[in-house]
This record gives sequence, C-alpha cells and structure tokens, in this order.
Amino acid sequence: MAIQIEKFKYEKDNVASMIEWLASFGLTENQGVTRLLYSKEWVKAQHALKKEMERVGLHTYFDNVGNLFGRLEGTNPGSKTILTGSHIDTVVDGGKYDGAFGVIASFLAVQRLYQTYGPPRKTIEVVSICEEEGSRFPLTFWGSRNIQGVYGLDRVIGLTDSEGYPFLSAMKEAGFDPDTYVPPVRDDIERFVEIHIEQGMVLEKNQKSIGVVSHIVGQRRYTIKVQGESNHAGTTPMNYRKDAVSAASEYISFLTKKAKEMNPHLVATVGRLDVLPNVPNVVAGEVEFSLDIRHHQEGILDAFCEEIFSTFQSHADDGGLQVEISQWMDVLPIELNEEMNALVREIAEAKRIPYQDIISGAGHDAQVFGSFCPTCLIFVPSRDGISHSPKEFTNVHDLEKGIDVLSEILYQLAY
Ligand code: HGY
Ligand code: MN
Ligand code: MN
Repeated sequence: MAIQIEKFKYEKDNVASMIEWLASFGLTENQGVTRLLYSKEWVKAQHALKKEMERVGLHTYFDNVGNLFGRLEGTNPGSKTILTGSHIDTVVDGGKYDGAFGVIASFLAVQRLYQTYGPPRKTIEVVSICEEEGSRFPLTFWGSRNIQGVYGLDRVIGLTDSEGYPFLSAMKEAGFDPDTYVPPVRDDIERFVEIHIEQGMVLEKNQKSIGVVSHIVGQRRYTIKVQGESNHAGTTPMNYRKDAVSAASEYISFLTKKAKEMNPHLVATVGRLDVLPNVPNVVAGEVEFSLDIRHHQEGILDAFCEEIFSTFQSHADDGGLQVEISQWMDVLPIELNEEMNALVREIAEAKRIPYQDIISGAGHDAQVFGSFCPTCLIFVPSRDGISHSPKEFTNVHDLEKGIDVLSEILYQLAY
C-alpha cells in the first residue's frame, strides 16, 4: 500500500518540532489530536515514524497487530532486548503529548546514543505501540497485551467501534491481515522503559521535573445499560414511568457521592452517555453509559463495585427497569521495578534535576509490561495538570530533561 506521508517536516533532533510533526497526523481544528487505532491518520503516523527510524539507522518492522519497532542491534550475540517507547493512539480530540512524547523521546534518546557511542552491547528497540487508550474500540492495551501474549485475535472477533465498524475490517484495511495473524508474543524482552507526561498537576505543584512512578492504579471499565420503557412525555403520569434517564441519573449521582465518601484516591468517571430515543417529548426507554473506576488497591475497587452495582440492581428491581453491567477492562494495580527506579533517582540526582516518587492515576503500557518484565515509568510535568485535551502541554526544558534521563538509563542498561 503506497502511503502518502504528509509534507510537514520537523527540525532534526528537535523534540518540540517533532511533537508538532507527529501531531500533524490527526490534528483537529482546535489544535487537538484524534489518531484512533487503524484510522488513516494512525496508518500515516506509523509509516512516517518508520521512515524516520530507518533514516537514523534503525532496523524497522511491524508485528501482526501494528506495533512498530525500530531495532538497534546489540554487539553481544543473543542478548535480550531493552524495549523503550509508548503508544501512538490518542483519545478523541486529545493532546499532542500523551503517548506521542514517549515514542519521540525513545526515538531521540536511541538516536543520540547511537550517534555518540555506536551500537550498544544489548539490543535496544524503540516501540510505537499500536493502541493503549481504548478510544475507538471497547478494549485497551491491544498492542502491549499482544506482545505479552495476554490477548489474541479471539479477543476482538465481533468487536465494533461506536459506528458499528468491525475491528477486524479496520485491522485488515490498515495493512494487518487477521487471516495471517499469529500472536506476536515476545520472549526476548529483558526490560521495558517508558517515559510519559504525568497528566496530573503534582510535579508542577511541587516544582519537580521528573516523576519516578512507584505504582500505577488498577483500572476497571464498564458499559452500564439501563432498560426502561419509552412513553409519551405528556400523557404518562410520573408514577407510571420507567424512565431510563431518571434512573441512570440516580445511579450516576449515587456512584459519584460514594466515590468521594469511600476513599480519597478512588476515582469514578462517567465519560460517555447515550439516550434512546433521545428526543424531547419521549420518556427515555434506554440509557447506556460508560464507567471508569481506578484505585491503587484492589480491595477498594472490589468494595466500591460491589456497593454501587448492588444498589443499581435493587433500584432497578423496585422500579421495574432492567440494568445490564458489562465489564470490558480490568487491569490490576502494579508496583514498578524498584531497582530501576533507584537508578532513575540516582541519574536525576547526578544531573541535579528535581524529582519525586509518584503514583500514576493514569493507565499506561508500563503496567502491562510490569507484570511481564522489570519495568519503569518516568514522568515529565503537565502544565496545569491538563491532559486528554488540546490544552495538554509540557515545556521544552522538561521534555529535554526527560530525554536526558531516559538516554542515561538506556545507556546504563544497554551499553
Ligand atoms: O485513561 C488513561 O488512563 C490513559 O490515558 N489511557
Ligand atoms: Mn497515555
Ligand atoms: Mn491517555
């Protein structure tokens, strides 16, 4: 497939310019980025990155699901691989840095190491992971969980995006034919290093330039369907209604109140809500909403889910409605590798870069790799803590400091 790569060029070895270049693949009219898995913007971005990786001397290849790798062969024959990178997909109208900075930083760090020291002892691979967000299809970590061997094709059969477009058709059109799919499981990865924007305001508030992530929260995502009965808005008395909107709004205010009461670190978010038939003069027969719940302790997640779902069910029973709760994401909280974190702290100290340990409230590919091989996740600050928004921004000094620390840990692990 001849991919038409955008004309936009970036200044070589310039992280700010490369951020703008990569953002040009899926730029929205309000300067956000929408680059969903297997979309045309996603295909162009992956192929443009592939070209850049080849330009600086990396051997490139795609695996069966569209993870892009740039390989710098180690001099030690048969050495295992130090993998570094992040995800290339975004949320809808997201920012220019989420995922993208990690891919660019790994690319620039490896390029600088190769230009300065030549080939490493251990092989280093830069990875542009195909999907992490779960923004187009109801599944997350499609890239890293294929590498780990947790996901296979069976996980996506019958899956469609919100427009009903089948996952397998999108995958095939992007150049990754499900008929030739074999699980792209890797058994040669020794360590994984990811750098990412914090997406919160802790580092900025504490005037730190580097975050050493000790834990990543566990995450559960659900689709909740409330089935009532459509009826006439004018002739149906209030007590005779099975109003799905009024029931769903009770559930949402209950879960919000319960999350605030139960634990200061617990977060619960309803980001999407669809109403049927969604017209002003009809009592809604059906509501479907998303629910994203996170905490770094599994016990809290269990207790919260138990309480809210039993409450939804008894409320629905009393009102003659049905409620259907389907879970489509369940990622355990994880503690990252302390030996690698100690190395990051040492490097930041030596470079006099202010740093602190931090818990990540956002999910990351590092939490998938973390249960598979020694893994660390390094944060750089987000201005005003804003992310998943066109306003997402990190100043270039912090970007460069991040690349500096990333280069040094890769040097110590692979050279
Ligand atoms: O939603 C998240 O935590 C991440 O940005 N995917
Ligand atoms: Mn991310
Ligand atoms: Mn994200």
